[in-house]
This record gives sequence, structure tokens and C-alpha cells, in this order.
Amino acid sequence: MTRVVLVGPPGAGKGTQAAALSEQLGVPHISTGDLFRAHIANNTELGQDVKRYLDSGQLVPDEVTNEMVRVRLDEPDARGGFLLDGFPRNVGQAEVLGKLLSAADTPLDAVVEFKIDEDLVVERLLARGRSDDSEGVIRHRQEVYRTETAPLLAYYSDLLITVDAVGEVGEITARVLSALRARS
Ligand code: B4P
Repeated sequence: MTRVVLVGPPGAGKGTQAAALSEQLGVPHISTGDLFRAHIANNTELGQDVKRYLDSGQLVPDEVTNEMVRVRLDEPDARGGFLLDGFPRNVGQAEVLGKLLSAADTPLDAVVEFKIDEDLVVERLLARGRSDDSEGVIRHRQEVYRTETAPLLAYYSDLLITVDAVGEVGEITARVLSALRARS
């Protein structure tokens, strides 16, 4: 199981779990959110372009996101597998990913959904306090998740593994690993 997508509402713990899972599975953690934030921190042209989307909790336009991911997946460390965290985030992005992977004859192995109650994550995110973690922006990101990202669950129904994302970080990692092993 080396080509895995993580899906879940904002603050479900995708980034937290991806860090642990990447070590266990020996594949790189590729987070579109982290890639965008690195561009913003380095004040690149792309960073200047995407900052307003992150600050308001909107999705960055697909053409920008898809191209950034295409370049990242082409790097040598991603050729043997990856954990994609936060991408795809809508069906259009999923279609682009499908084409990229089928051109390389490297299909996805699994899509892991982190299931958690929306109100629980608001507390977590407010405690984290990132610049896009104000209550209004969090609620907007949740709405974007429901309308844009949740349809991916049906799109990926054949590959979908749903994991309860409530509990200790280590417990949740163990749940994901055992669900991935059960499928392979
Ligand atoms: P992301 O960076 O993907 O942010 P996220 O969904 O809010 O975070 P995640 O679910 O990874 O939560 P985390 O582990 O950090 O996206 C940010 C923005 O980037 C988007 O709004 C959008 O603008 C843009 N973007 C990203 N990808 C895009 C795409 N494909 N297309 C277009 N735009 C895109 O955990 C959150 C908090 O919970 C942390 O403080 C953590 O410590 C805590 N936590 C984690 N697990 C816990 C547990 N088990 N118990 C208690 N607390 C826990």
C-alpha cells in the first residue's frame, strides 16, 4: 500500500497522521497545504498568488494546485509511492490525479477518510491558532469541505477506507495501518 490519499474535514488530523504514517510506510508525505504555506513563507510568486485563498479558507484554483502537485509527484522520492494529504480536494483534481497516475501506470492503492464530528475539530483548530484558524474561516472551510470535497467519498468508493478520527494520535495511526494492511 504505497499510493494513498488522505481525505477528511479541516482539522481531522490528516497532517498529524500523515507525519507518522509516512515514517511507517516509508513514503513521502505530500501536503498541498504545507506546500502552499512554504511558498507563502518564502514569498514566491505562487505564494503571493495563493495567500488570499488560504487566509479566507477558499480552495486555491485547480490549475495552480494541479500543476504544483504534478511537479511534486515527478520528484524521485515520490516515484515509489506517496501519502497525499489535502489533495485531491474536489472531483476535478481527482480526475487530473487519475490521469497523471494512469499515464505512469501507478494507480492509487487506497483512499483513507478521517471521520470526525465538525464541532470537535473547531476546538482543536482554535487551539492550534494558525492564521486561517479563526472561527469564521474554519466554518467556511467546513462548508467548502461539504460541498467540494465530500463528493470524493463516492468518487473513490472502490478504494475507500473510513477510519474513526477521534482518539489519541497513536491509536488513530494504528487504526489506519491495520486497515491498510487488511486491504493489501
Ligand atoms: P490544510 O493544510 O490541508 O489544512 P487542514 O485540512 O485544516 O488540516 P489537517 O486536517 O491536516 O489537520 P491537522 O493534522 O493539521 O489546508 C489549508 C488550506 O490550503 C485550505 O483551506 C486551502 O485554502 C488550501 N489547500 C490545501 N490543499 C488544497 C487543494 N488540494 N486545492 C485547493 N486548495 C488547497 O490537525 C489540526 C489540529 O488538530 C492540530 O492542532 C493537531 O495538533 C490537532 N490534532 C490532530 N490530531 C489530533 C487528535 N487525535 N486529538 C486531538 N488533537 C489532534
